Amino acid sequence: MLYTLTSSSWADSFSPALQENAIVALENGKVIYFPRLSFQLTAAEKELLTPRVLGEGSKNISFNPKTHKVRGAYGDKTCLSTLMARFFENAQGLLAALIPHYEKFLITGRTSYRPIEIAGRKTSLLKDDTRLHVDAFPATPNYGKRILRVFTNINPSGEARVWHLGEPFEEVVKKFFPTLRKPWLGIRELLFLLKITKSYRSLYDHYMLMLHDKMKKSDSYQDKVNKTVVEFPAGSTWVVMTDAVSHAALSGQFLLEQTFYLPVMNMKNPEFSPLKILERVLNQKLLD
Ligand SMILES: O=C(O)CCC(=O)C(=O)O
Ligand SMILES: [Fe+2]
Repeated sequence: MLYTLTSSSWADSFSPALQENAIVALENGKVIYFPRLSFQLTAAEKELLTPRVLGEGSKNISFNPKTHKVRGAYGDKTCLSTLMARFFENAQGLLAALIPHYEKFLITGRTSYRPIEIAGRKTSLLKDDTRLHVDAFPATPNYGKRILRVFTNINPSGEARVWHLGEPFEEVVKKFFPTLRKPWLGIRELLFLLKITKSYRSLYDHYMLMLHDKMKKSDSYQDKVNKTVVEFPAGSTWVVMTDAVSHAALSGQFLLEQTFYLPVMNMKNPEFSPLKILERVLNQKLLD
């Protein structure tokens, strides 16, 4: 489940053999795990290690690396913006060195800072990331692009981030296949018209969201499915394609996360993408 690397610097280089192993592991649904790769904060930045930095009603802080706009924060955003920009650059540099095959094609998504303890947090079922799920976003259709995320646990008091890892994507799809329904006629046009989705929801996005929702809603699935507890200690980093890897975050506080998107055709082996797997199981094209 984990492919472990011993780097302790964001600027490390990797041999071609290691790069090859890493891309194969990642595309096969493994988590690339760096137990010794921490993200250092300055004294001023350490002041941000409190939920008080959150704006009213926010659960995390998001940062756009292209515009440097910070959202969800309370008070001065300068220090947050510096920290998050640096995390983005580190994450980007790490991926460029580890998986040069993707470098030209990665699309930059948001950076997020999560200062709330997740154990016991109250949320709606569908937003409850303590339940196993694959990532799919209701408002932002992504047309099959892979979701590649870099996580670093920056907890200052040594608290691990504890995850569950579930079964392989293909098993998830096969299990829910009998319950997957096609979208109601006209619903996707309506969602777009009402600006509930930022663009027209593709069939791919429809089925991914359905999987995400059905997984989270089913108590019996959550109880019975094979899963493994994985602890990511404070000061560790991990890289994972969260659209295909069934995961849940059970506990932990203070996390940085960087999202990237990768077009399916730029994978080393596109057959391992959720798009191709869904198309095979449903026996239908999903992006038309
Ligand atoms: O906050 C976390 O540890 C992970 C939450 C999650 O499900 C995600 O980022 O996709
Ligand atoms: Fe997730």
